[in-house]
Amino acid sequence: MQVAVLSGAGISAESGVPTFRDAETGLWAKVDPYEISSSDGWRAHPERVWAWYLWRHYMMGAVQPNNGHRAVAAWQDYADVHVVTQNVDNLHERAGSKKVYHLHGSLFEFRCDRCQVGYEGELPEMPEPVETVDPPRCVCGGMIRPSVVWFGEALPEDAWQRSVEAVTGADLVVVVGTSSIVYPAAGLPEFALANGIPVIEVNPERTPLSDSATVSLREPAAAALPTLLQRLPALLD
Ligand code: BV8
Ligand code: ZN
Repeated sequence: MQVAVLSGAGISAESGVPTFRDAETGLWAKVDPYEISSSDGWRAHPERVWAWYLWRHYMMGAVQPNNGHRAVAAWQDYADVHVVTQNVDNLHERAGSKKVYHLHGSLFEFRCDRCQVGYEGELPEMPEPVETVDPPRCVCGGMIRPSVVWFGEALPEDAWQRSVEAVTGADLVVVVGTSSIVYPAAGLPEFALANGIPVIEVNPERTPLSDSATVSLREPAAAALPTLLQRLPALLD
């Protein structure tokens, strides 16, 4: 059986990672996530964008995968599981998932915004969030940026292709922890449904996908995912 899992920030919420659209606490409460994770935002004030990503990168060292990530990794013993994630964290990999495609890039890769060369340099520690940090400079004079996909930027070709194949060949698509409003990622479950592939949504809140999903479970990921495969016959009969 081939399973495609489409995950969003909600699967990392129970690890203590704020979701993208949660009212951010503290310093970032007044920041518009659309503005700070867009190429316009980077051009306008790179030092604020860099500080935000540096803080998120630093915070990832202090959190652990939760039972939701671990359940998805455990499914690999029963099925060919492909994880298509919008998350830029590495919690799926740390839980043991082998096939993980990052549609929106990663907090753990950096590159020059001019010559695109990868940046392997040291990152400053950041125990407390601060409003601005000047991004490091490349030898070519360009600024170092996180290798994440900002609004208005194209998704990585390879991750997109693998994700489309994972969904096209899936016997089941599980959509967990995403508000299903960011495209083209949000188009993948719609594509599955149009091709008669069952889609199960796991989200404590309703989303634009909830009415069209085959099943929509109003449950948090860490509670629903560990028993989801056993529940399939009853859910899909
Ligand atoms: C593109 C960066 C074209 C990394 C992100 C109009 C104007 C301008 C643009 C557009 C437009 N209409 C459409 C677009 C395109 C745009 C888009 O879709 N905009 C939306 C907002 C309408 N898309 C793009 O720009 C994409 N690029 O189209 O390029 C192109 C083509 C060729 C050449 C050039 C250009 C790029 C999209 C990627 C943007 N980057 N992030 C980062 O910093 O993270 S997107 C951002 O939102 C995050 O990556 C995040 O992953 C993503 C989706 O959010 P979610 O993961 O769903 O998180 P969210 O907080 O929203 O929801 C959490 C959910 O979890 C909630 O539903 C909650 O109920 C649930 N939850 C909470 N707790 C739990 C839980 N679920 C389960 N268990 C729990 N415990
Ligand atoms: Zn450069």
